[in-house]
Amino acid sequence: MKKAAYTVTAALPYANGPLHLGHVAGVYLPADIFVRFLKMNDHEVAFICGSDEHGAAITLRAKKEGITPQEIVDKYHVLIRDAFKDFNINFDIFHRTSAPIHHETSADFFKKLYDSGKFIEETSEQYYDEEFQQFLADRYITGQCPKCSNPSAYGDQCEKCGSDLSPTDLINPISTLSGKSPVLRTTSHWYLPMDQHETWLKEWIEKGILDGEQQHDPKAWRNQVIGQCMSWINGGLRPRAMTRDLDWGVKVPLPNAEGKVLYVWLDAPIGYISATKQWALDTGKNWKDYWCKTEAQDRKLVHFIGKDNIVFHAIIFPILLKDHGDFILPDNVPAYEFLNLEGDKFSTSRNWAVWLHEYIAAYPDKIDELKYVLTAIAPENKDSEFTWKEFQTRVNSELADIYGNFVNRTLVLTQKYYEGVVPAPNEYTSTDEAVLAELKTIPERISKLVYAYKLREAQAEMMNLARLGNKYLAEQEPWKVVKTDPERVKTIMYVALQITANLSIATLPFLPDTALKLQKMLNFTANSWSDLSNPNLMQTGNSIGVSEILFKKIEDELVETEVQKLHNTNEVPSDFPPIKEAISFDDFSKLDMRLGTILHAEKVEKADKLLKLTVKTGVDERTIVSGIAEHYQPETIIGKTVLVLLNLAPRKIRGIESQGMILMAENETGELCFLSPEKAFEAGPEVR
Ligand code: B3M
Ligand code: ZN
Repeated sequence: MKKAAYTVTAALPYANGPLHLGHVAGVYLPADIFVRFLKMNDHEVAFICGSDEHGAAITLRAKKEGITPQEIVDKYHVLIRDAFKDFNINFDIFHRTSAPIHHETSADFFKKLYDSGKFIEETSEQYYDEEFQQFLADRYITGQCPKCSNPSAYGDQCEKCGSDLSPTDLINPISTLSGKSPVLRTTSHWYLPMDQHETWLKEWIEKGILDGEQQHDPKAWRNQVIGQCMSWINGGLRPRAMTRDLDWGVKVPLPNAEGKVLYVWLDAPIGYISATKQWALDTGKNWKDYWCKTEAQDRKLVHFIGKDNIVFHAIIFPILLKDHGDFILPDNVPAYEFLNLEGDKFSTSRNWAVWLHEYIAAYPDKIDELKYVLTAIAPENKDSEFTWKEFQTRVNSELADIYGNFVNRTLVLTQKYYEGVVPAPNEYTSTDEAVLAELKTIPERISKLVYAYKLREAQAEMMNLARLGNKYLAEQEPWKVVKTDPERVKTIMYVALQITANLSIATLPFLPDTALKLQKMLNFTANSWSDLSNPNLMQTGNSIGVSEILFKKIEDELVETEVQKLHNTNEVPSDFPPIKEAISFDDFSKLDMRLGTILHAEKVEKADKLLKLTVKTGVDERTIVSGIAEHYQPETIIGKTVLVLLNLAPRKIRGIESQGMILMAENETGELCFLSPEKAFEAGPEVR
């Protein structure tokens, strides 16, 4: 019987920073394991991912680093793409939403819904930052969550309680651009009337029924996904703006929509479709076979995501897909809880993270070790924790001492007793029969668990295969029996070799590098799950290859180094620019910095950002032009003692000769502050 076809997507990572282990454990690694297993079981699968390159998170980072959003996404798209490749996460395509095909696909998608009257156009009061002259939505605005009082909820979502929010829901909202309280201004947007979809959504989520048909099995969905969706639906869905007043994103394809783009959570999931289109173009396939009801009616669409993305993948995107009318809806949305790190949450701003690309650079020969541990602790149904100590313990006492030890003993003894040739077995004992009978049950147990998205338990079953072999050899003690009954040892080693060959196949979805290494050592190739039903995978008379240690033990020093690295406070939080290259003391001593007092200040004609200052320096009075007009009114800074760089070469700014520079500090939201003395120092003292 033809196996079900799948389209499997993994949440598109924002291209505004590197991936950390939490992302890997809670989306990408499980998705990769699931797809590898499906492909081994003759399912036709498309595995789709790519960079999510729009949204406030990216434009905010661009502002902080003083570069364009395109430069930000170009940098991180490559970093993330290469990290996935080096970590052997095997997407069929890793695309990107800044690509023209995506803009075209999502604009067409929006236009179809607009033309069929699925949106409501509404003019309303929205928060606006007067300093940055920008409307505020999503991550541009933060404030107290009205539901859980989280003080730093965003304009579209509270990451703490998961609530979907609008900026006007926030208590004491603050612009993340200027750090100031925003004002309300009128603007118009196109809203998705989610409230009108509650009835069918409720039936689809709770019973798996769509348009009167059983579309999926709700019992196969994770409880926390159904629970979160039902609490939203029962709490009353609200119309949600599907456009934004931004200049970075997919332009709204309507004549009266200048300066407006699609809401990032409208365009990003459509990124799965545009990525599939690109992949189909690259590989001569028909993209509709993977997404459209007419061609993909029986295909299973599965979205691997983190729990903070549930509302977008199990409520908003399904509404959009159904409104569009051409598309299938997800068969399952396996959402993961959060992975924590060494007793704290992963945090980009505090640099409390293990970055995937850094791990790969430091430990290129330990890819499968990390895969194994992340799957073993994956936050499938509740938050879980990564510690370097547990990483060491699991690698050493599970991979090395059980899996590696069993394989090594089997291969070394086969080399030693039979010069690497698979021996002919004699009659099986009841123990041999029992072990081989147990061996036959494991593949089915793994299959059931993988199809149920229980990959932690599935990997544990794979490890039970290694435990079975390890225990068998330890109990049969061929190294002792060989002295008295060499014929018996031939049977023991033959059985051990069959277990090892089975183990190499069952390992393929979880630890692909290890599995291929092991099959090379066995001089044996098999990559279909059905091969596991063959009782004699290793044929008598065949020669095995050279054995090597599969898993080197993790030393205490590695754990200490990595934990120290995390606690090393001089790691600059990544919200600030990286440290510039080192200079010599001589370079530093060339700077002549002193305290100066501002005697006079005035705006510079036709220059919004500039003030012309008269500064008393202790050695003279001089004119300095400073770019602080947007941050300070002239009259408020007269008399202030500030830090001045005196020996900066004079330069003409808007026709005024500026002799020096006032030194200021700028925080991550672009706010400035003077560096004034903590006691009443007058103008003149040198700073060094
Ligand atoms: N870029 C990832 C996140 O929310 C978000 C996923 C998009 S999937 C279409 O962290
Ligand atoms: Zn909240």
